[in-house]
Amino acid sequence: MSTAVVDDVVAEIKNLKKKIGATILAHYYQESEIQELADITGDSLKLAREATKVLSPVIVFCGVHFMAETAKMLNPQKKVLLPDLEAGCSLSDSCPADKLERYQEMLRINGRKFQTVTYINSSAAVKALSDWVVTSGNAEEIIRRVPEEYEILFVPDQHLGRYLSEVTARQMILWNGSCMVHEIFSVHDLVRLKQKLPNAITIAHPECPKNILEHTDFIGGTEAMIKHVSQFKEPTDFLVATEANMLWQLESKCARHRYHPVPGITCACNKCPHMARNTLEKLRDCMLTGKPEITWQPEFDKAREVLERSLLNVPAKAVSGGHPHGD
Ligand code: CIZ
Repeated sequence: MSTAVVDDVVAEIKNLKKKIGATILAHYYQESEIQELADITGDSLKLAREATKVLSPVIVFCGVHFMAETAKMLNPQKKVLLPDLEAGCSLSDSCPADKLERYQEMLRINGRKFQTVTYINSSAAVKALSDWVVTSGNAEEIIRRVPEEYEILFVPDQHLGRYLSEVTARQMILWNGSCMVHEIFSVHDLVRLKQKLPNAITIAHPECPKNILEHTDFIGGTEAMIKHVSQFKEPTDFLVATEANMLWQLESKCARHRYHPVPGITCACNKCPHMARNTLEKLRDCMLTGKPEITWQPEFDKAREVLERSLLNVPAKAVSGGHPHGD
């Protein structure tokens, strides 16, 4: 799109926002042009919490499907729009609810006493089968709340689960899923980049495999990355192993530093193709037509309870292990 066309679409979006009473939430992995016009940007934890404070009748969620679904579950009375309904997630796809249910059943038959801790990158149906939902921002805190007598079944991200198991010293049964973006960073290229910039600090998302994390100075989710780089007062070089659009967010929050994306094995950019489905035109169109909308599904009732106690600290009735844990 030419600059003039972009300006027109942006103007249309701003008008429509007022006309329909919408608040735009955008994830840090969205293109910068979308993040720039969002009312709120954040990681999935911040966006889920901020969504509960929105006063307008419509939430337009620029992110992927599970994030918009989460916003709907926490705000049943609001209309939640997602510019492209096909914006999915490889992690979510790796853990179908029926497969998880069968696996949980098999563990129970074998006498295993466990709680299911589910990464937010999952469907509502999977959340409904879980005791807890975690994000990269609250996972350690939640895992420490799982009573010691329970094993932890962590789904769907094996890399995040392995990392959390290490930092919390909790044994975990890990699901075999992984994020298509974080899995393809090239160790070879990272090491080469480190040789080229020997004073650079490497920051990586815990969804990255162990071979990348072993070469990393700081491991954390996107909010933690922002906090970390802001502590460096002098201009510093950072090698960043997460979705490439995060660099724009880091540059806008902490412009004094230089950020270098860690290349992937197959491409240099590491952009999430699902996030990229949301475009300025689709953002405009969803506000024009009121579609695609996230509509209430039967599994949302149970998933909502799990989300509320995990992300909003709403006291729980009970979890599958039979233990109340509304502390
Ligand atoms: O939790 C999120 O929003 C994701 C997917 C990554 C991160 O660490 O922010």
